[in-house]
Amino acid sequence: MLDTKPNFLHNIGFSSPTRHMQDLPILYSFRRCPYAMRARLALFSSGEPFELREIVLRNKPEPMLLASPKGTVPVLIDNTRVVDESLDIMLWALTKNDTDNWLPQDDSIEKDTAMLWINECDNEFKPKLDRYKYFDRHEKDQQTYREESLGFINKLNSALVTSPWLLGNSPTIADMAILPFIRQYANVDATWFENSEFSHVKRWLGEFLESEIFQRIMPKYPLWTEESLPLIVNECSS
Ligand SMILES: N[C@@H](CCC(=O)N[C@@H](CS)C(=O)NCC(=O)O)C(=O)O
Repeated sequence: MLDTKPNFLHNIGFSSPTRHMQDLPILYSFRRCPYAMRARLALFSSGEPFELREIVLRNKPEPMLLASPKGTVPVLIDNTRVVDESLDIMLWALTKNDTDNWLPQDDSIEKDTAMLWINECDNEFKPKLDRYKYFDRHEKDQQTYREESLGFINKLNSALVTSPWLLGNSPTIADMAILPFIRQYANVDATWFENSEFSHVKRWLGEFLESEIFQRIMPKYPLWTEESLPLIVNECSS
């Protein structure tokens, strides 16, 4: 049985015995955003304590915009350092503490391969996913945009024939950075995806959706306001 209880609920309103709450890194996040999901995956996995501030994109809080005027989530603020690219937040968290061994060694072929996968996802696949999802804002029909995105899905499917995860027998940063986007892709037309030939991608996504770490990052968080009690994640409560 999965333990789906979000661990921060144990900690609402408690300060750390070892570290003052105002010293904790702050993550501005939006639950359904795939970039924010990959940041939360790495942060939750790392076990590093942080304050989670759930926002909505149509009403971004002033302190977030002051820290990062470009106005995208996720944003991590660690004292004076602002990290406002999701992949950098993953690296920030996993470099501190890589509990689940998601980060291949520096200068290894695996690290290069992981970064190539993520780069292709972010720079080539994501724009196609957006056109597929929001086809009515563009010129062509949805099926055409879906066909344009199939190259990446096919490539993932082929890689997943020989190993359960992109780089081998266990998940790495490559899987965790990309899967939130594949989840979004699958949900655009769930019936089509279910009936598609991409059995390895379906199995890969299914395992991710059922994983404990995915359950842990997906509870519905209350929206953050300046008056909110801090939602502390990964805090020891004893
Ligand atoms: N390159 C950024 C992209 C983040 C991004 O585009 N996030 C979207 C939400 S999924 C966003 O904040 N968009 C701004 C808006 O819609 O106002 C990253 O990796 O963190």
